[in-house]
Amino acid sequence: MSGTTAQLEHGQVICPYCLEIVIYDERALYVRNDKMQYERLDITKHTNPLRRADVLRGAFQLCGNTEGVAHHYIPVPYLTHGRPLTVAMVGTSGTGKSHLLTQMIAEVTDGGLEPYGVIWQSLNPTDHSVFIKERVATLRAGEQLEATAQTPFAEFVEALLLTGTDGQVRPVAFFDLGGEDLVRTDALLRFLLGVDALVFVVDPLLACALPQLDEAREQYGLAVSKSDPAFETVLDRLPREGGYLDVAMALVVGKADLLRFEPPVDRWLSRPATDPLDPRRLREESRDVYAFLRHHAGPAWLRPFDSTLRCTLHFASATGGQPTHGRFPHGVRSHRVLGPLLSILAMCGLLDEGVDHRSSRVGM
Ligand SMILES: Nc1nc2c(ncn2[C@@H]2O[C@H](COP(=O)(O)OP(=O)(O)OP(=O)(O)O)[C@@H](O)[C@H]2O)c(=O)[nH]1
Ligand SMILES: [Mg+2]
Ligand SMILES: [Zn+2]
Repeated sequence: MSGTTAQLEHGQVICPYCLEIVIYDERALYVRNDKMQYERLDITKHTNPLRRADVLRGAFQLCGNTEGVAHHYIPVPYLTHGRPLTVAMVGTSGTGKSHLLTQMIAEVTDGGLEPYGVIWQSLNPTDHSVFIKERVATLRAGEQLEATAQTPFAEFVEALLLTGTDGQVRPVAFFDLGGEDLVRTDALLRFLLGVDALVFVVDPLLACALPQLDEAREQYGLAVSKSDPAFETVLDRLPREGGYLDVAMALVVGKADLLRFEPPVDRWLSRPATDPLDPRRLREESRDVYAFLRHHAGPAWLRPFDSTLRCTLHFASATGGQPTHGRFPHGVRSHRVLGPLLSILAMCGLLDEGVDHRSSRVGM
């Protein structure tokens, strides 16, 4: 929990965009019309409770803070459920952030969290169906997703309401900026100071000097690099308390299909997708990823792990294979994409499986 979050009073929520405190206010509500423009909503007109609840589900509140920032609107359910959790994907352009996030959300909406006692609902039904149509359905049809465009204002791309076994609902919102935006040092990245969790995506093509990756590197015109500039910028931007960052982190070696014959990656990739969340196994996988990166990548790739007390490490593949001319002709098959999300949810108190978060840190 960040310092500001700890001081919040009942009903107060941090604006995910400008980080000012917001309180739900029925006098500042808007709805989006067919042209995606915001129009004033007079909720007092809706006296039928069922209809009123449905209208509010799709409504937004204008954030009162306009100082130096564009007008921005927060979905009402974000303000009227429990303490929100925000997650940001980090990695330079092309590391696979968007494919990984898409497959994580797809697994959740396929019911992947149900074995853990968590059920989901969309935060905003319209935005959710756009995400499913433009991202999940596209990828499942074998189309590669496009690179994320640069933006003048960082908004989350998808958000869910997750209900845990204790019946508590919490909004969980995901930011997925393009790699070029993530190296900016201006106000665009200020939202990062308020995020609860970060998913660092390591591209083995950039990190690992393994000769079997040379062909793919050549195909993309890539070279092995000492570090990821987006990791560096983001880690540098966040405030540290006592030398450590106060955020939960997952460090994911993505595109693990490219390493599928490489021990110990082969062992992890062949495990069942729905492992019970076991702290011992999280620790084992973290230790294996740590050792793998220590051996095959420069030390800076492990900087996220060294920066926080709450970090687990994972192998994952979002697509199961390489694209050919922008397509996956044999379809996409993800492997272990839910693991990093489960770990973050556990670290942030959304799963009550009793994981001792300090023990999920690798004891090196
Ligand atoms: N082999 C393999 N390729 C992948 C995987 N995930 C993504 N890719 C490929 O990696 C490239 C970049 O993926 P994106 O998800 O768009 O990367 P990004 O990090 O979102 O990039 P920006 O939006 O530009 O920051 C695409 O060519 C994908 O097909 C994977 O699991 N395995
Ligand atoms: Mg992207
Ligand atoms: Zn705001």
